[in-house]
Amino acid sequence: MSVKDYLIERMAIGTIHMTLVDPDKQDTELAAEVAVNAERMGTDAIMIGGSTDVNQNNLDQTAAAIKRAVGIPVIYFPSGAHAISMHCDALYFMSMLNSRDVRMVIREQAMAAPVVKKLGIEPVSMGYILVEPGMKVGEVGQADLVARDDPMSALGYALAAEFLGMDLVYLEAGSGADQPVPAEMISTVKSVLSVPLIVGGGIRTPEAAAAAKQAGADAVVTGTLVEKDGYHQELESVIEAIKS
Ligand code: 1GP
Repeated sequence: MSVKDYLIERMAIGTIHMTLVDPDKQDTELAAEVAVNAERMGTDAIMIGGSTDVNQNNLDQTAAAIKRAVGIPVIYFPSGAHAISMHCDALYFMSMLNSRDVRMVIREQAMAAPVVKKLGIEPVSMGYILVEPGMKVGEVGQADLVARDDPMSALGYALAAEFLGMDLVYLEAGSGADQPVPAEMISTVKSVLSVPLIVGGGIRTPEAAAAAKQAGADAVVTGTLVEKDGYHQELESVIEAIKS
């Protein structure tokens, strides 16, 4: 089964959880350990990526170690064409729709596409929409951030992604955001969108995860949560809130 079909099948049953691992934040052994723990707790896929400091070397090593350790899909969450790993099952072939930089909208993708084709990695298309505060990814991506009180702008970008034929839409507040994407924005987008909606950035508590789910998120992504020691209980409670 393709990774896209796997995700769509799971999301049709209920909200899923994906664990984001940044290859720059720990050694490969620890990255694999985090992935194994997350899988055991019920996460549905491992995403690998980071806004800065991901290179071919740390990506390949992390992806290979995680791939060896888990049975769930390993999906690359790229920040550009500079690093692509054949050790991932798929990659989000994504466009930052509200970037002012054409490189983030389509040029990096045009550079990456022949490599993706050659390596035979499954591309899963995704419209990526940056919401305030946007954090590092909003900054390096030169995003015209969607204001937190402007759900209609998010709706416009999301629907445009669907009409352009993208498989998924991702509302991103940015890794480490002090506040996640507002529930009202999630529900506004969800009310018109026919493709699955992924939400991430700043979700660290079961309450925040449950709020995203209640508002209509088909998938919730957490990353920073697993970067601190003793993350086990928090990750478990976040996954439980999403699955219950
Ligand atoms: C970042 O949305 C993800 O792309 C995860 O964000 O690190 O804040 O969980 P956090």
